[in-house]
Amino acid sequence: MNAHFAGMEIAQLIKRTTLSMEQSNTIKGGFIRVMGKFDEIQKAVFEGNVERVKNLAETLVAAGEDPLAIIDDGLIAGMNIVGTRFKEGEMFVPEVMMSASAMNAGVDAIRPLVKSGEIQSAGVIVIGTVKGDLHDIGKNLVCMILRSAGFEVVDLGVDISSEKFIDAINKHNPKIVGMSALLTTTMPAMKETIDTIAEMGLRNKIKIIVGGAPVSREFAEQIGADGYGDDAISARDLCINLLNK
Ligand code: B1M
Repeated sequence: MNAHFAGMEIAQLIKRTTLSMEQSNTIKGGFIRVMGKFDEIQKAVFEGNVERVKNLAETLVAAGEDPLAIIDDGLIAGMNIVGTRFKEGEMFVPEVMMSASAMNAGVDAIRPLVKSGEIQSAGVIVIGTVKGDLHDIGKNLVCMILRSAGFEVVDLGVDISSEKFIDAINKHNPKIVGMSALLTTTMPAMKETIDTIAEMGLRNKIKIIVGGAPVSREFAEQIGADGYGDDAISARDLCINLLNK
């Protein structure tokens, strides 16, 4: 499929992806804002071309583009196109994995360039993808943005049970615990974890935030979370606000 990528196709893909988002409201990330200067890097993510994504990310940074815009309008937008194709059965797991690797290579190239220290170290945040869920691209981005804002982030990884979250709370004494879920089937694990944290008598000493494509503000309220992050930047702002309360 990737070999057949045609130059004109990217515009069609973006158009289709945008329509899909409006219709289903399941894909997030603000890719409606995507402009022509990020077309090439989106295409390279879509094609799973690790080296090209890395080179383009470095070139865009050298040309003075905002690293966060490269992530949002280039890398995430490219991944959103992949998501639409995956959903429609036009891309398969190995191709999606290649795109994910390309996206991660782009993030790695940009990571050292994202300005840190916007605020003084505000404390520890423990974060993980919930039990049964192996998606980590969005969580990794959230970790990166939180670190760039001066937080000390303990990334537990994927498939994290409520017991592992409890162990991490006891070990790292975080101010905030963050959970990510990308599957509707793993969203209940967020509530389970919050309930277990409460049962262990730890709920009052931490704030809990949740996020991920199928998660919504309403769901966050229903399960008793303190906040919901629509994307990595809003997760950062949410954490800053929660700690200033
Ligand atoms: Co999966 N997958 N996947 N997948 N995958 C989705 C999620 C899916 C929507 C695709 C689809 O059908 N359209 C679908 C879920 C359907 C549903 O539940 N309703 C799906 C499925 C079904 C599956 C499998 C079951 C497929 C299968 O095996 N048959 C399987 C499940 C494996 C498991 O977890 N147990 C599976 C596997 C995989 C891969 C391994 C191939 C790969 C994951 C690789 C990896 O993560 N290392 C993968 C991928 C890449 C996707 C899509 C295509 C892209 C996800 C992504 O990385 N997006 C995805 C389709 C889609 O979402 N459009 C899909 C880019 C990323 C930057 O966005 O993660 O949303 P996102 O993160 C955002 C925000 O959500 C937010 O900030 C991030 C940055 O802006 N955010 C937070 C995220 N976490 C947050 C936490 C916060 C705050 C904000 O606070 C703590």
